[in-house]
Amino acid sequence: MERAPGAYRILNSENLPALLAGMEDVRALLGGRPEDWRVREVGDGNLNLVFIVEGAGGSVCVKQALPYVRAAGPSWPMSPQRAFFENAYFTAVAPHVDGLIPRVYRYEPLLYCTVMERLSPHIILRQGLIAGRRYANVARDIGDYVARATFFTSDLAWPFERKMDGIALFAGNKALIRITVDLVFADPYRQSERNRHTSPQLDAVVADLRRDGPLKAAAARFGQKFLSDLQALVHGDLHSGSIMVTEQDSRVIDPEFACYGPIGFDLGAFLGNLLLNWYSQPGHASADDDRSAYQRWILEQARTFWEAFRGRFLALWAEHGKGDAFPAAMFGAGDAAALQSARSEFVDSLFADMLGFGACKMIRRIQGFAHVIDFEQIRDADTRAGCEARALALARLLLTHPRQFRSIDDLIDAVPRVAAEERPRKR
Ligand code: SR1
Ligand code: MG
Repeated sequence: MERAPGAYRILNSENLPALLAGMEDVRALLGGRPEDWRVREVGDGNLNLVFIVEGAGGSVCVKQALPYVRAAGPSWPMSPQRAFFENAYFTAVAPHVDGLIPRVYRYEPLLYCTVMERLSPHIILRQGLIAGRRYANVARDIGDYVARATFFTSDLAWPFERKMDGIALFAGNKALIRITVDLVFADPYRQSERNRHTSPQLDAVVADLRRDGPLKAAAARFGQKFLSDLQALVHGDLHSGSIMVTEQDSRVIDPEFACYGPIGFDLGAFLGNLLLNWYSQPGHASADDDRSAYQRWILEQARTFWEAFRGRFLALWAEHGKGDAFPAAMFGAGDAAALQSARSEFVDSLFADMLGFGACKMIRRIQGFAHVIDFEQIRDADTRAGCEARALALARLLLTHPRQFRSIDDLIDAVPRVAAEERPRKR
């Protein structure tokens, strides 16, 4: 984590080839002469620079953390150390998530930059969902991924000392934890210069939500849980923009928000963003396709995701439950039913967390700082506001009436019902 003064410089298409040429393995992978390498900056996220470098023999992706929030500019400084934590997360989960993350070739600590596998012909899942494309494996892959990455960093798998070391390491990712605390759990519920929403169409809906005490208390409870329920190492930003896909392959990218936290935080990020996409679909409909069949497919993915997670997590627990939580030696043959029911209860608690965190993630993307292109690409503001209002209505229900949602079926039934009930409001 040491940083020599002055070593950091912002990479660009002029200085990047020389850097990569000095990395023997990367140079060999790219092939040809460095002066012939083609460099493109392709980053479209909120924080970093991302380059694709192509040579005669291959290509790589280079990601560099800027010392500020890219989406805001230098007026919002931010430590580039997040690149260190992204790399530490990949290192921690790699043994458990076989093939579901990109290969990392190099991490350059002084430049806070990572040289990694260029995923091609993959695209960002969010873009595929907006285009109405179907990916047969992604929901199962990501459910499986979250189960593996979190189980094997939890007290269920290892002696607690190992998790404590992880907590100590990732506790250093304070700058990004601060972003989540503010942008996910606080700002959307209060006046903040960073917030925006589709205005004036959503003014009344947003004002009403910000006056809803029970809703704010529920969101604040999830905010507290995020900070205090250190169940496992979580990705910290597992939305559909942090997943790259082909029809067969799925990869999780961008774990710079990694920290120890509740497992439901990652589950909720994926689920909440699927639901945002569901509500955005009328804005992407065409004369040939009203997208209703695609919406049904999205809800099937929500089910597949949850069931894949649940099945894998319980299977891992049964096979690898050697940690300090629920010590295997405590439970004899006669306790099988009690253990089984304790495990089910725990997984049920993760389901409830997934819905609560998912709802928080939905709200922050509609009335907070960072929005999603699922809605932003809907040009007509009235249409966009209608989609957003329906998504907000579901999120409110999830937070204020959690007991209505005992199973994934309850959720799947509620999504279209809430959309039908939420009538456009008069201005
Ligand atoms: C200032 S960063 C805004 C958001 O972008 C990332 O994707 C995270 O979700 C973060 O909250
Ligand atoms: Mg990101």
